[in-house]
Amino acid sequence: VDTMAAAGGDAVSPDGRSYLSQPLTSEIYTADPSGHVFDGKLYIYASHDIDAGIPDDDLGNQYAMRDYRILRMDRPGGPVTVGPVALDVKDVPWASQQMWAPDAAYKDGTYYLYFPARDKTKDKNGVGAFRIGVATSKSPMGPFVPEPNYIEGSFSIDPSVFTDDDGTSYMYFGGIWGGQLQRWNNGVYDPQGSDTDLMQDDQPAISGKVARLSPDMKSFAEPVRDALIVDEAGNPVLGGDHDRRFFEAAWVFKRDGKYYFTYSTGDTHYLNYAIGDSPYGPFTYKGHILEPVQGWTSHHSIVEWNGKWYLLYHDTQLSGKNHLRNVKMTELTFNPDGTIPTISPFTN
Ligand code: FUB
Repeated sequence: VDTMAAAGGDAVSPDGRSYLSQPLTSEIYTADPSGHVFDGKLYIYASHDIDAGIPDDDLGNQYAMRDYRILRMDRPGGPVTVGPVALDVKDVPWASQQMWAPDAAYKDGTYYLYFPARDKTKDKNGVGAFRIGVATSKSPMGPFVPEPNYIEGSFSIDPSVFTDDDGTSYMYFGGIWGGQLQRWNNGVYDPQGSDTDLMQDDQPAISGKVARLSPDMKSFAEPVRDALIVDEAGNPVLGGDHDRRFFEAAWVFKRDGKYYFTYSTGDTHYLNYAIGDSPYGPFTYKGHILEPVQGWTSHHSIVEWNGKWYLLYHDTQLSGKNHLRNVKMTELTFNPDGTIPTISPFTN
């Protein structure tokens, strides 16, 4: 059975377009897929969407996920195994709710699961500040045992870990609006701060963040830095430039010696990329990777597997609801100059 073509859902979107690819699983709702090849198999560390009956709002309260389950695919296009619960919020001492987009890494016989969640403080909306935690396992499918506290100095959402050729790992993270990045200034959190962005459209946009990880993979080795996105003239992309500015879902990969910083534009629903010569950037904006999918959020990863590159992404084909998403996969190609042809999630 070709799972990528057979998992179900309507073949045509509500507005009559045919989907480029089909959900990888219809067993559970999944989103925010972070793909990693371990021992030749593809493991997908995804959010596990549930319906908690909470109406949509700009804080993302409707994304009330409580645990993680890991997907595994043994060959491209093959069947997808959905693992058991790998980590539950009730077992994370510092976390209260919202187990959002995770990622994973491997080092020296241990697998590391990185995940954001709201802590147990209360802001003006009565919810906690997002922090980033880490949990470990000897198996890529888990179960994972969380550290008792979040990573010191971490904040906001959407951690992703990139390991460079020399073995050094970097965490990229952050998200504005419900991800609260706009409330952090020099490491200080304002629980009364804006629910959206800085509201300074003519100023440089808020940057995604990057920090080198310590050799133990459980702490930051240095102060958090900005992963700056600039235009072709070297000027920072501005806050009002919603088609290009960073919103959330940072994912970095390296190809031909170049660092690709990829991300979601949130309210304009693009996946974008920018290229730099260092894992810290600056990254020069290049274009869209994926046009808007069905559903509000767009979140992805890009992984090389058996000599081909794949885009893992999500949409709402199975449910038609923003908070009940399904992960998908499609091949991604490169032009000879390293740029990426834009993908449409529909074929018509
Ligand atoms: O899944 C919850 C949030 O939605 C993620 O953290 C964001 O990237 C967006 O996909």
